[in-house]
Amino acid sequence: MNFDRKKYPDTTLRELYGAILKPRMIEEKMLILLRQNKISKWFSGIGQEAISVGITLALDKDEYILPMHRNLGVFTGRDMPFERLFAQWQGTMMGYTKGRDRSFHFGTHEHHIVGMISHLGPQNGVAAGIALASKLKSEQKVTVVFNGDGGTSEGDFHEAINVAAVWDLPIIFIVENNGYGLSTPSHEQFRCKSFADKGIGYGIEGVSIDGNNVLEVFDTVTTLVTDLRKRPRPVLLECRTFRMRGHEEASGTKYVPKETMDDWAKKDPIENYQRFLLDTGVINSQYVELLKNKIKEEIERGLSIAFEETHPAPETDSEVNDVYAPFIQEVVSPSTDKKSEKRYIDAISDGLRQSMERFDNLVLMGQDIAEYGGVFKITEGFVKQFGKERVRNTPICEAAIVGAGLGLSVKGMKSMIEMQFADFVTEGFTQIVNNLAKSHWRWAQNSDVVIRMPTGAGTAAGPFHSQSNEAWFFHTPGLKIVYPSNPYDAKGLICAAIEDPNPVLYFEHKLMYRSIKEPIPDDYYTLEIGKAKLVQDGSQLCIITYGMGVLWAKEILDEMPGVDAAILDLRTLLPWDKESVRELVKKTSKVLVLHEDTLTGGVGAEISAWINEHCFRHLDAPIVRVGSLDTPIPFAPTLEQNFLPKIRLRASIENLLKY
Ligand SMILES: Cc1ncc(C[n+]2csc(CCOP(=O)(O)OP(=O)(O)O)c2C)c(N)n1
Repeated sequence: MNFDRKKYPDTTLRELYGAILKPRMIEEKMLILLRQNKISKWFSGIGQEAISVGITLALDKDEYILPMHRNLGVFTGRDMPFERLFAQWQGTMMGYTKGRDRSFHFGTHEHHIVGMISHLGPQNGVAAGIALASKLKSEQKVTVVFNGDGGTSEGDFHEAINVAAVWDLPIIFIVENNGYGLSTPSHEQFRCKSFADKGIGYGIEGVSIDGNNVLEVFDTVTTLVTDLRKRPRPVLLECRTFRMRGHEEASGTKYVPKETMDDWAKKDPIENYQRFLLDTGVINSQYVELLKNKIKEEIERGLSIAFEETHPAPETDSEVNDVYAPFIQEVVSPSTDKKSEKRYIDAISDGLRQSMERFDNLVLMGQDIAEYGGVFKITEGFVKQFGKERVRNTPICEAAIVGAGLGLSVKGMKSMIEMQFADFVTEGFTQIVNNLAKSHWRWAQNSDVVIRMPTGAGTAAGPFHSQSNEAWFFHTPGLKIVYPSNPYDAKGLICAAIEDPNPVLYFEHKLMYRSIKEPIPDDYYTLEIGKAKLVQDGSQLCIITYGMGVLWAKEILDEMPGVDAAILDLRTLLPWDKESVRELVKKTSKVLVLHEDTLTGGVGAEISAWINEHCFRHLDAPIVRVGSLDTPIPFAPTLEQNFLPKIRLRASIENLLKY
């Protein structure tokens, strides 16, 4: 192994040596503890330490790093107290996740680290958001995100690099190429010879280096970051290396040929570097011994503190309360009585524009939302007023953009992401349900992101431009879901959603965009998230509904003048207004739950179950659910109308009344 010290002073070379010893010595200790059954699992980075260490030491301490499961050197390189790190692995309160997540799955602002979730890939989109925030704030900081070679096949990786390339984001995308993804060798994972070659495809620079040579890693990254801080752009950096142990300890390395193992053993990053330092007189054997003893003591001390603590005593309230970032909404009333007639679409646009005026840390992102104004024209004219930095056309990559929303939150910014159609949210599903929804509960990082979801059928747009998919998210703790059914609510709820520091899915029905209008306040105002509205009072039965269901219920009941029925518009689906439901059930004793979404497993199923459990004694009849047919949404208008529940609503009301 060839070490070129260039102009680096002895102090730097020694600092790198001390830093590379730490992860190795911690790991060696962990492997002993694992055999003694004192820890539960271990993902080894032995053989790969030069990468984490060289990179971390080349960065400023306040530059964000997004490491993976083999990057212990990032954590020790940022001087994280050992006892907290060990406590994190043990799942105790002294760790970083209150015992809620394991191993390296945590972030800390103190150390400017955003740890991975188990899913390979999403960290890249988050890195894009952090780098975007740094760039918008002119911080001249670089963000570094790690990937394994296997993980680069994930779409998230491609999407994030593409976004970073188009937006010139200062990110180094690291690929630790260690020859295997779990047990599967590289030739069964990808065809490229070198990851540096992939840079060409993205229109960015690609560099490939010896990842076992800590000096080469440190020097390459030092040079790169110096340049990227001045001239922001992404770089793809491949670090060639080898994982000397199994994917995790239980899985072993039987699939690796012995010669390969022997070859790489000769390239051990620590032994070789130590030999170089000894040979050149930068350190001597006494220095080595003293340093190792010091680190050993530090490890033992950390362990003795961490191991004193046992697993947390469960407190259900605190588990549940941490799902959302704390926020006490102060409902804002309009400051004047001035009103103008607005269509549903104008109301959303109005709320968005006033939110942009109110929050200068709010960024809008979406496909075609800039000069073009979005496919529904909701952001028309916004670029002129707010500029392209805050009203951003995105490449067609929902996952990276939703991830970027979380990255912006990490840097204290707000974002609104427009899905071109709610249907396409599937592409960003992992980011929403696994990253945005869980990050506050896991490590107290809120996701200050609103995702707008143009939804619903009735436009003869077929199975992929018409879906009501709120139930996919309704089941996910950590998300909020709002769904206005009129222009007044549309404006008040979009403003409220943007104020709320939690991730909010804002469903807007496409059919309502230009078909309904009413006078609404000109001023900025918000409505309470989580509060239903009694649209019409009645005593014979109640219809609990939301979105298009509200309009259908009104229309059908208008055609049934003899029926005295109440309509409750939920407006927020998560968390939904149980008290208003309870009151209305008490009063009417007969309940029909209506929604446009398909019936099975819909929001109505949960509401019915809850009423059954909590209000049974007030019921005079079984709860009736009315939803769309359990099929995909058909294109032909005749079939579509047959699919939707409206045609079955009148008969359902009549049957319920007869019961
Ligand atoms: C999206 C996703 N699919 C599958 C897995 C399961 N898994 C965990 S690690 C791993 C192999 C990763 O290989 P690589 O990215 O090369 O990293 P290495 O383990 O070699 O460091 C797999 C398949 C996962 N965590 N996430």
